Amino acid sequence: MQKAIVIIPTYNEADNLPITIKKLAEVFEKIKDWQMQVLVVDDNSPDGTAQIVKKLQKKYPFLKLLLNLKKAGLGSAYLKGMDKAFNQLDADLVFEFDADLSHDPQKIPAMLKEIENGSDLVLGSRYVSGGSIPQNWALHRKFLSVFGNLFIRLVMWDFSIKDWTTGYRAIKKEVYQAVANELESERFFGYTFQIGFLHKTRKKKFKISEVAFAFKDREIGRSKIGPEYIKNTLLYIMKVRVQEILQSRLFKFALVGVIGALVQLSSLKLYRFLLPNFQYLFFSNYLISTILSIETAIISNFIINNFWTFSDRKLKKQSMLKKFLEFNLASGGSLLIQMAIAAIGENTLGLFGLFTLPIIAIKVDTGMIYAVAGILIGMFWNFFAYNTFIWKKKK
Ligand SMILES: Nc1nc2c(ncn2[C@@H]2O[C@H](COP(=O)(O)OP(=O)(O)O)[C@@H](O)[C@H]2O)c(=O)[nH]1
Ligand SMILES: [Mg+2]
Repeated sequence: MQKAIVIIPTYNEADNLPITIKKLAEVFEKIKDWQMQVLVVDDNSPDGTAQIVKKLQKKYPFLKLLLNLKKAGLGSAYLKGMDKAFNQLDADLVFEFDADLSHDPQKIPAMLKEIENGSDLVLGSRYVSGGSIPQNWALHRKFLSVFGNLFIRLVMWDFSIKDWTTGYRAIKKEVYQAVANELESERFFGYTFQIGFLHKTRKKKFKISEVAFAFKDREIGRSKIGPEYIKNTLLYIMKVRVQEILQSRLFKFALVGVIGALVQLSSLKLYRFLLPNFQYLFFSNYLISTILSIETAIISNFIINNFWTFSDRKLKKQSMLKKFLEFNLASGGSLLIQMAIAAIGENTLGLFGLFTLPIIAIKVDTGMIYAVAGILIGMFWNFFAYNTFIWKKKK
């Protein structure tokens, strides 16, 4: 039989714990397919929570205690608890669960079902249909919770998860093993632990699902989540996303494009200076310099893309020349796209002035709009061509 351990981090929860453990025991009675245990991770609470646990252990054999000598925060308590649950107590699954009865223990069987049906991590969720936050919460708390979650979804650009900050979760051993190392190297407070854990789980492509529950306000004791949690959460998600964007292929590609434009402009200047002035038919110093500078930019883009943007798909020496010719074709394609859009724009909508930008006094006309559209669509084509023809995904 598989074993699931409900981890309860506690700090001053002496009055809540007896009720919470009793309610959990009632739910465990009904669970036949899993061996259920509880692991309380107490940070040496001054109110004697640990003594209460020791007393309760006489009545409830499924109850375990992990005592930390000093208060080190929720994330640290969970990491220590999970380490013990998976590595010493032989758990296959853990639950994250609050001591204050905010998390409805009656939902545990439904969350186990989700695991049995193939999920790797199950969220007890307040923001899927059927879930809720307390009616009696003050307006600012409701606002913070609802918009906080919306904001996280937006920044993470991930709308499949509805409750990023929930502290009610079921987590399989495989997930813990895949993300715990990375988490231990970061300092986590409250919600950042939860968001960070979930974010890493998602990046590793584990299956995540949500089970609705009604979050109940704690009746005894005080919440330990203060304003510093909000600040840390904001800093954390911003940091994670900025790093992700900077490391993303699309960002590198765009930056290489900007570098290419600079290379083209500066090498144009250089070639015009180096070449003698001449005019033969329509060949001139300017035309030849322009062609050379375009090719210079193409070469530098090809090299930087190969060693940076697509460094994970670096080309082999023997295919380099063929790929370089294809790269030239792709670049020619985006040039054609730009010219086509300019021609179509001029012949359909036409060329006319739109407005003048204040301060810098640049007149914007439709010609500039066609150029910008051409460059963007041309870039889109380039990115597509690089990905599918030149730096193909390795199988
Ligand atoms: N071990 C440990 N538990 C903590 C710490 N901070 C909070 N907790 C526990 O984590 C759970 C959730 O905390 P709570 O204050 O209710 O947060 P809220 O529900 O978001 O307001 C409760 O069981 C707390 O006792 C901590 O620093 N160490
Ligand atoms: Mg609480």
